[in-house]
Amino acid sequence: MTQTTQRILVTGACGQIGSELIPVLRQRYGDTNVVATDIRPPEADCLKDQGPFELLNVCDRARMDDIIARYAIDTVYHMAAILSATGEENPTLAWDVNILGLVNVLEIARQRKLVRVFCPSSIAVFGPDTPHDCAPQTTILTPTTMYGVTKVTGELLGEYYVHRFGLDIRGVRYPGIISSETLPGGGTTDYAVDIFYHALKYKSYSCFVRSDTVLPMMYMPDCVKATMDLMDADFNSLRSHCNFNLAGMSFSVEELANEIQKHIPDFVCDYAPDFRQAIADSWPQTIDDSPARTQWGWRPRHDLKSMTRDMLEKLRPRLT
Ligand code: AKB
Repeated sequence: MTQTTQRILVTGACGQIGSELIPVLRQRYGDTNVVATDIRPPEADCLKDQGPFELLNVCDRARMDDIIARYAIDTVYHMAAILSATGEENPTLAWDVNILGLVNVLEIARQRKLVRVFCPSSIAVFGPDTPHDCAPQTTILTPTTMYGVTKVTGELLGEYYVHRFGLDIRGVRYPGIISSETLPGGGTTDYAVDIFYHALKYKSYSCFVRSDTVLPMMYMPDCVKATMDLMDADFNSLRSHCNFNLAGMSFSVEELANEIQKHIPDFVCDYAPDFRQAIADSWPQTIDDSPARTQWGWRPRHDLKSMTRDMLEKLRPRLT
């Protein structure tokens, strides 16, 4: 059922999170009220068939402004970003897309008095100086990747626009997101998705981080729910805005492989760590998300067991 009308623009609509967030937003707010945008045309027809789609490079402020004006947008979900591994291969691209793109969104939000903006951050804001277990929300942020540098900057910029201009900007630090619909691209946590595809197709996977690597992860239904819940929260109940820690589950690759083996007994996983190991080692293993729990009622629904079962159920008919 359609709720109070919002006119929404989503950047990075064809990406891992955007492609699953848009159907939920369209279901809630109406197909024509959600404008999907991306730098490339969508592969899934539903993204353009069920509602408006516009090509948009987020570095192009004039085009972004034109789309926002043309569709009378009042709310933006700014999902376009270059992730950690691609960011290390091309740091200036990561800076341009992640920072210029964000500044464009924030400036248009200020000039056009948009109602609300969602600007996601990531566990990549953390670095080797952050406590490795139960990393607090407010802690030392010394990331070693350009992606992390842009995400720390983005959190500070968002908070600046809240306090300096009175805008409503919100964001969470996404952990690694596991999903069955669209492959992630260019992240360090991508192994937690790749492993399912390889297990089903080839019964083997060569993982690019060590077996004992533990990182915070989240299943896509929880990720979409967290995004919607934070955007629904009463602004006055938020003491933080752009930097909410968000925990789902944490597991080692070996634990994930063992869980998959319960469903595919002849699956084997071996390990060939590459440059992404150092990135993974710089991030905490578990995080404390108590501010999200107390300020807007965040609770994850999925754990390793339920996520693995659901992923295999969804992917099996497509891959075998
Ligand atoms: C990445 O691995 O770069 C992303 C992230 C943790 O933000 N999935």
